Amino acid sequence: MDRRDFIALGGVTAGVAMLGRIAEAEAAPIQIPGGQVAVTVPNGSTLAWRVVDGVKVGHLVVSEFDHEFAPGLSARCWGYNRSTPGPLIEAVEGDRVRIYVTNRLPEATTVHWHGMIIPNGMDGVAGLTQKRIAPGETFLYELTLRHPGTYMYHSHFDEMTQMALGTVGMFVVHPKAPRGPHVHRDFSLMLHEWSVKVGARRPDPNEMTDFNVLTFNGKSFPGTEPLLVGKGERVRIRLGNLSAMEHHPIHLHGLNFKVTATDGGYVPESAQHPETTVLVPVGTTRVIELVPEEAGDWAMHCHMTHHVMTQMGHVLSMVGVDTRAVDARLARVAGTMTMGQTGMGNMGDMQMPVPPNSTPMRSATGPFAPIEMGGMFTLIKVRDRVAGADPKAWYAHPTGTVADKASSAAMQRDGIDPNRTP
Ligand SMILES: [Cu+2]
Repeated sequence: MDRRDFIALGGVTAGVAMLGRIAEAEAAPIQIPGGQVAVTVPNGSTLAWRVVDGVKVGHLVVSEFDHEFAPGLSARCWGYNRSTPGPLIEAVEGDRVRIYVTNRLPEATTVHWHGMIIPNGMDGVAGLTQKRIAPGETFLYELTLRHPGTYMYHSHFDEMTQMALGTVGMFVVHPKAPRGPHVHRDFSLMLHEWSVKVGARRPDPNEMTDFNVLTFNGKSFPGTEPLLVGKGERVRIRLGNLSAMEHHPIHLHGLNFKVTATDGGYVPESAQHPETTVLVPVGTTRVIELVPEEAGDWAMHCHMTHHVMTQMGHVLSMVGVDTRAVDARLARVAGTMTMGQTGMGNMGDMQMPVPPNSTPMRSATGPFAPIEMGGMFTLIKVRDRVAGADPKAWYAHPTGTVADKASSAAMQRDGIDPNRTP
């Protein structure tokens, strides 16, 4: 703000406005040394810092709010700065950070900095290393980030309840000097699981086995924002899992990758091996790096089949059941039918009304047909050029590169008899 602007605003108001602007400027994105790129958080945000005497100062407010998992399905969740996961905390090796935590929950809380090597009294374990943060109180955590890496943060009081309701987040510390080959895109995805009974307004923290809403950064497909990357670019994806009970084997189509780091540190190059699926156990981070060779819309998902279902997909399967007798009796009740006798796949094609606050069987309309996927499922959209690419657009397949119905000429040519008894 120059002097002329100051005078134009006039008096005390201008003074306040100027302070506001300074705060905004100080909350600008962090500078990451060595040409390293900032982390992209699909469906999420990054914590704003204010620099005071060379110390990065941030503020987490933990509270209850409405969170949307996917179109049509939301619940009352708990989290940081009205989001779950909370904002990505992004800093640089050697930084001194002060993180204020204000508790607006109806019960006490604390914050644990998962994986970080810090003074014991900053570790956030209620009762063991600190007092509880009572409702209405603000605590201060002050940390020097000595080790670069991919970490997490979460409540460490009444964990079963608070984490099941969403008090989780990711924490990335960039190294002072880049390590390994230059990375063009850097993403952070937190894995989580929830039990939201159809029609309920709150996740059930007592659930131990039957999770029906599985999320990347708090979103179920088709609520998940795709990862847009360029062919030949080096891409880093940081995965963290703070689910209540389950490990998630995250599988990428059309690509292979190496695990380059965990929340325990960097994996030496000699120990990195190629994979297409990485198991992310509860309470860990796994960092993978890849260079896509093939353009396209590639699926990225948990390989546990129950974790890529929609919430309504967890209704009773009737495969192989003869329902004629019950159908006859049900016919007297308007608007009812039995389903799934030949499998569940086609059920997604039906336009059936669903109960309020629930995800339908059909999750999204793909370029060829409805996509029978939900939950912990997203897309890596690999494009020849990222600049100008529309992340919402489907991949335009070159002619002759899509699997399709075999012609009888092709079957004749190759000696295929479709009527052969296998
Ligand atoms: Cu899973």
